[in-house]
Amino acid sequence: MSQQATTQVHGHYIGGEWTDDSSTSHSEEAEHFESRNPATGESLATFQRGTADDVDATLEAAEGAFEEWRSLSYIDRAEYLWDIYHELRERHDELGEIVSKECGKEISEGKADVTEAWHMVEWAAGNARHPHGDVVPSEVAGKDAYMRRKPRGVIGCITPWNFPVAIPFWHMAIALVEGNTVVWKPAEQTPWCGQIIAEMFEDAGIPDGVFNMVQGYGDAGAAITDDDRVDTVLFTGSAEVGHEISGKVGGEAGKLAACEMGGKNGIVVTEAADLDVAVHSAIMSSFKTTGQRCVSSERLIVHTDVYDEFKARFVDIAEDIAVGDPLAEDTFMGPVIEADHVEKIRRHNELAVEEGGEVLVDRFELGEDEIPDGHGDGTATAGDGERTDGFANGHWVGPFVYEIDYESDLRCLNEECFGPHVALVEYDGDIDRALEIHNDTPYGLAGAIISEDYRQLNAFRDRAEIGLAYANLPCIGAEVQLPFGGVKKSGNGYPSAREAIEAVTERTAWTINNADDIEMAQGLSADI
Ligand code: UN1
Repeated sequence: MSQQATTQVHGHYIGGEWTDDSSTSHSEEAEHFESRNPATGESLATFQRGTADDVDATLEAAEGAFEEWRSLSYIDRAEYLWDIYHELRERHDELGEIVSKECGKEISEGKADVTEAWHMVEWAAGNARHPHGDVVPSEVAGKDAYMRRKPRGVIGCITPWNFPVAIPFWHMAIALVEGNTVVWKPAEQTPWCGQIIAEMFEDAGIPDGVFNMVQGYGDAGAAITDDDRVDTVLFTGSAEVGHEISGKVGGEAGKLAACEMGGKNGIVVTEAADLDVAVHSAIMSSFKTTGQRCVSSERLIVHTDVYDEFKARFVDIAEDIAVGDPLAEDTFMGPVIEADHVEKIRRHNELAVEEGGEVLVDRFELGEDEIPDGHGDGTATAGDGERTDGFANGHWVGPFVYEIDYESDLRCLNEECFGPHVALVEYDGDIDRALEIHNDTPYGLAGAIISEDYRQLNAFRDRAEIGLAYANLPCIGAEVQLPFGGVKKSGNGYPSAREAIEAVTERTAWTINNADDIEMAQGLSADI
């Protein structure tokens, strides 16, 4: 597929076939939607919008392919993934650029997204050669006992736009190697990445129906998650949608949902912090990906002894951070994903002020001289030509930093903004006080402590109510071989990284008698 805008309409990948507007699954002319570059507003490509009929065809294909796929060996299934692993590596730079164009992340982040994808594929396919269960002791000498895994069936995967390559593989790589078939809906903001990933599965020759992709919006997603043919739903995205899915699916017998949602992540900077590390970690956590990671930090909880110095240094850098063309090497922050999101961030900034926040940096409306330079066709690189109006239609937002006195029920300290919007909260007291403030949100995804005092680090490790805890590091950048998920409102189960194995397999406790007679555990009489 060309990287330039095209009038071709791209379809869904169902049962090994690409749909087009004359496909039988479309009773009337298919509705279309476009992928747009958030830096320029230009159209990148046009896609079919999935209907309930498309989802129905997809689920039928996935169900039909399951028995044959599960009967292959782990190693044989993994071979298809190894092909994709090589393609992701070979096309790393090209795909990284496409990620940057379609979701606005600066180029090192676009490439890191692809790297994280092949890391996940490597883990899942490599895991096919690892032991897959437990040998378990028995109370009875003549018995052997094991835990064995088996695939659950059809896995419905709903993924977000902010990691349009890595997160689909978090869900799908393990699901497939474990012997499940997959029905996937990419985010409506990043269908181009979805198209490319589906082409990779096609190129790898994965058997028809094992991998299926339907493009579209929330209605197509709901048609997947609501259908009884889906055995597990894996969802990564907003808390609102995730809770709706787990509420619905949780009540259904035999069906499982593992959802990973947002956060209101905090960084604790204690009086024992190295302030270079503190400021660096906080800047990375608050502004990388323009604050649009579910692990981005929106609360900096700083001890009174170091507060003034931390604030001065943090504000200084936030004032200067380079916002601009995602493809330019010196850009730190690209645009946010869409116009509605700009408005959402505006409301969060206003709320912070209404609740008593003192504004320290307000670059929400970027000045004329801050609007990025470069060609407006989404292909610009640093210093590449004259400034044009091409970026005028981008969704630009700069850092917003405020300080506020801690109070438990402030909405601005509890509600996720998902943008470059961050509060400084001063605390006085010991690590218990810092933890009290840190834990006082409905969310519990990621967080960090910056301190040279190992007792404080250990207290944070053990008592911070989060799934991903860091010491002397930003709270972003998790690696796939660790579990990725949260507690409280941030998650139920792990749809992601290595822990997804639990959501896509059933465990069989397999017990065999090797003796001539029957002897029961728990001293139960076997006399008849
Ligand atoms: C997300 O924040 O939406 O830990 C996913 C990280 C990445 C994944 C982030 N590996 O920052």
